[in-house]
Amino acid sequence: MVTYELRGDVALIGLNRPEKRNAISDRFVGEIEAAVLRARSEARAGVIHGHGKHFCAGLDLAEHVQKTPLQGVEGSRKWHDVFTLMEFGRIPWFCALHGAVVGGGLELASATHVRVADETAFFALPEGTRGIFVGGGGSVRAARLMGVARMTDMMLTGRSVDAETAERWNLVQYVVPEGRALEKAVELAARAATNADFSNYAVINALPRIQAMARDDGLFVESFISSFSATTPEAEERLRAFLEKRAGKVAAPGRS
Ligand code: 1HE
Repeated sequence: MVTYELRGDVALIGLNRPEKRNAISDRFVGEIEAAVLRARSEARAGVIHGHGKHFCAGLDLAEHVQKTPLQGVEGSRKWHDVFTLMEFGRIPWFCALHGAVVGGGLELASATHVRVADETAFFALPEGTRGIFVGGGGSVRAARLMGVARMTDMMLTGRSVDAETAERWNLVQYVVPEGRALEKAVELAARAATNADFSNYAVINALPRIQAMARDDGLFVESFISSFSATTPEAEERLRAFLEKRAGKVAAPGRS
């Protein structure tokens, strides 16, 4: 159900259950977890994408109808564990979105750090119409990205939004022509993979935590992370490389 490929320093995880629109079953979540753990051990950045016409149709509804309340809670907690492995892991995650990015599919995308959509992508949270609620971390992550008012609207009305709207709503950071999302996500991931590991770790682990802190606490913690990272041997070498004109300059937009 999951394809895995290592392209240089970038691990590509493909959701591969196109006949069911990449709907995520319990076994599927387990396979995503194994692939994420493998990527953490051998890659410096990762990309998640979907095979077939859609990124992901969310929770496997066929499996869900047979669950007891406790099994449902445990299932949701499992999604949380796996998505948290990505969100607060060691490497940054990018996702390439096309077609349906729906329900749990949007929750998975929200657990990655940078989202790239092509023009065919559409986003919806049809949980309300199915008589259920988000369970893959959406009420925390997706709500934080787009804001509670928009998420409430999506969940109450079943509204579907296109890629351009999703970008305006901060659900995605890049919109590219049809069929180009994977290529763009891999390009961005490869670029992130050249950063210092410590900086990437701090960006994905410290930045969201600082957002959850009081302002003064956040500033205080920032000083420590900043000083700690700047005194690593890798930072020293990278700073020296710039001063000795061995490292690239910052490029103006469009010229990188
Ligand atoms: C599925 C699922 C699924 C498709 N679970 N089997 N998610 C949803 O409510 C979205 C439900 N899916 C759809 O609205 C549509 O399938 C799509 C818009 C995503 C794609 O449409 P289309 O025309 O390309 O495909 P299709 O013909 O609807 O579906 C093809 C097959 O996939 C069909 O099975 P078949 O045996 O009849 O061929 C569908 O039943 C099956 N399929 N989506 C199971 N989701 C952790 S909490 C998260 C909560 C949620 O994610 S709620 C949102 C659930």
